[in-house]
Amino acid sequence: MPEPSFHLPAPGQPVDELAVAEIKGAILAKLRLAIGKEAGMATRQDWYHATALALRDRIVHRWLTAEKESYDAGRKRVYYLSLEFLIGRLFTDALNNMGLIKVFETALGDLGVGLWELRKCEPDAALGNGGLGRLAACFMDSMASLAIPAMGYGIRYDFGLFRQVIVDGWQQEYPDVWLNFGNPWEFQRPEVVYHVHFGGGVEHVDDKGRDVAIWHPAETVQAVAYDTPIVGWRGQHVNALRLWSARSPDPLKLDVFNTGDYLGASAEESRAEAICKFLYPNDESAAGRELRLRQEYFFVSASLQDLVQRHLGADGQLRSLAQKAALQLNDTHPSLAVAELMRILVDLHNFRWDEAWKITVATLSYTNHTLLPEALETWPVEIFERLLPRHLEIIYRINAAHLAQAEVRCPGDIDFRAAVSLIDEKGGRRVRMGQLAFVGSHRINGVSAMHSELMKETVFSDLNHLYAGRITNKTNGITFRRWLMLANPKLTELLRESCGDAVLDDPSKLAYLESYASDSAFQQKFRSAKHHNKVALARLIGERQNMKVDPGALFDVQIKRIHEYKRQLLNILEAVALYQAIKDQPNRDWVPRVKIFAGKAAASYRYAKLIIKLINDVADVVNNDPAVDDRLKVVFLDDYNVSLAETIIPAADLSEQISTAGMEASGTGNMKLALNGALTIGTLDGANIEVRDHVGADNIAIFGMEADDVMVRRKQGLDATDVIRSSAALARAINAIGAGEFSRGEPARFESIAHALRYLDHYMVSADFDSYYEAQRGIDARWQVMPAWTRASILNVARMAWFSSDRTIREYAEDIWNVPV
Ligand code: 26Q
Repeated sequence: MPEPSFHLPAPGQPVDELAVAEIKGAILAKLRLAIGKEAGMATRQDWYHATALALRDRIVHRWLTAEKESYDAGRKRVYYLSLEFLIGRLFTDALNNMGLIKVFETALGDLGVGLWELRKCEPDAALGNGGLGRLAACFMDSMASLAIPAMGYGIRYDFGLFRQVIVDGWQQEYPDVWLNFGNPWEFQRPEVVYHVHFGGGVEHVDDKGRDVAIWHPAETVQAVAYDTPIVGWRGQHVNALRLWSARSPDPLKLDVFNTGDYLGASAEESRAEAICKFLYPNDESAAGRELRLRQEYFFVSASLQDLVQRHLGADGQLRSLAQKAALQLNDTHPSLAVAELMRILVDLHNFRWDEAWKITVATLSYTNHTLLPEALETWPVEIFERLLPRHLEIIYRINAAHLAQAEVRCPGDIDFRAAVSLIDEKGGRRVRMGQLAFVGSHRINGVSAMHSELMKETVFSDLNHLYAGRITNKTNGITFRRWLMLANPKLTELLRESCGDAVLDDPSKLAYLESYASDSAFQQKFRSAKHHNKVALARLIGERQNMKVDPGALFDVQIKRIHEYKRQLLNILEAVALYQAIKDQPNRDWVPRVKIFAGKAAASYRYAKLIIKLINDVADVVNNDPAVDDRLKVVFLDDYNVSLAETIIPAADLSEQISTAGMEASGTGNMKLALNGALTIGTLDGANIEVRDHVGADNIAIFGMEADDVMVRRKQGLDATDVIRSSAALARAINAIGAGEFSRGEPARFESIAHALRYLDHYMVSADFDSYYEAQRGIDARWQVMPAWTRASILNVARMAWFSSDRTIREYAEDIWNVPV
């Protein structure tokens, strides 16, 4: 089969008839030979599978070529270790990067099948919670697009992040059965299998004066590889995402089996398979369950065995590992890689400790995504002892050398040593995964300028003192291929017209838009693209929520995980205050607004689930109050995921990025929304600061306390009665919520929320309320001068180039991985 040539016709240009005929033939062949059906019998699901397989064939050619080239050239490889890859759908993403959307669309059209209908047959791969997992997915796209030889390592969860269903306003969780119809993108690699061990004990023997550790594990699990090709822009390069599935090496325990005890025989199998059953739904708080630690070690061990074997195959020895491999740890979840690599080098390959340590530190680097104390991962020493006895010994030995260094730096300073120690000795001894990752890495990065500075000042200040120069910043980015080209074809078409086709390859070309920002004819087209997207979202809201919203209204969007620090509560409190103000003065010229929320709460996070209920209860009252009419609508869209984001983001006018200053490490939704022309209302937090620096202070609405103010106020106490006393609007909104005006059947339902807003305002919701309310009225005023609003919106798009994840990955490649781009 000939390889397809890259082919991306300009809008209106005809497609290559030969290519279309070839694809038609390929799809029909797949339908018959891989699915086993005639066209007349095929369901939409069958067509989707056949089409995906036809596309996959074309990607595989590039994949094999890229693999061979990078091996022959002996190039350094990047390994991205992450427990989460929040990919979403791959079908149109892969088609787009291959430049084959038009060809496939035409071919399918000739066969009487709609490509955009087929797209919906693909379930989202929701192997992540939120920002961290989506970042890993954007990075995979960028590494392939920059032709960096790379591999993503993670777990192939049987169930991804739970499906959210809203029943009577409350969140309920259901399993995410994404693999039911099979997965056409993955290749099972039955021959790529590793043994991963747990438990047992360690024997130490003396070998000519040298201590040799022999781990006698009690349990073994097999890790089987599944590879998904990730194709880069213009199909030039393809990398693999390798996800591990767990199974028992002896599934039916023959001796037990022969006794006829089938249930007992399958117990071991279940225990092994539990490891890859599901993704932990917590974000920003450590789950602390033993199964989670098993997941972490399982994927670290399989991945390291795999990459060590690959390196040995190419280089024959491990001394050169750091020259040929860079391992990026996505948060502390793969921190065990530090101890595991030491174990491989020292116990299995007889390296001297010091040399092994040099190799380890030179190979590893670690990205931190949060400063929230509740999210910093630690494990009881006792669990470690039971599950990973040899790793605990190794961690102790690393710690001994590390503490000796601390003693040299600050002689006699016990507090300093306690602060940097890998073991937390307060309240039961625990292994600190952040410290472990830090000490074992040559570079540690934060994900926005502010976050990286705060890392140095707060959580890692002592380690930064000891290992000066290791902390660096790598501000997050997003892939424009998915979040602009695919999600917003109308805007993309306009950008191609105005900035030239080169904008597809080089986002800096977006700057050409600046000269059109005030051009009324261009503004008209720009607004019409936005309107088109808003009509599509309004239709979706109609279908899913059975609710009518006006696409002419201002679409105000807050879409992210539900978390106190992200302050969905501040947003809904403003909705309540606005509702009350509208009822007071129904005849003022209110700007019609649709407040759109979407996001999941961790299943165990009760307060976050109560916030969802409050949003839905407020929506119920506001949306059904004839006095409000169309001036305010509140919508909570259920089951937020990547695909839903792709519909909401292009339709947004206003982007809510309103976290308590100092608490959002970066944020990436802020970037996606600004890139699609939404204005940001936000605090000076995370990457919002850099967004402001790029788009200009005039084109963003900043409000609220800054991180320093937050720290000062927190020291003074969390009581908010002072600010409530001076703000009639705030007092009234809180009273309404507390008194049950939105929960008539159960007036006490939101008392806890009202109480927190008054006396325990940890997240500064009350403290920031007035400033936020005023900023929102400023937004109303701007909306009323449409040319000025549109200009600001265009300038947002024009100035977002820097937030491409290609830029981020280039920085990682140059400063951390030392691989050429
Ligand atoms: C840890 C231990 C046990 C179980 C679960 C976890 C866990 C899982 C996921 C802890 C944290 C997460 C996810 C964190 C996350 O998404 N952080 C976000 O990362 C983004 C990418 O850098 C940033 O933009 C966001 O600011 C940050 O909140």
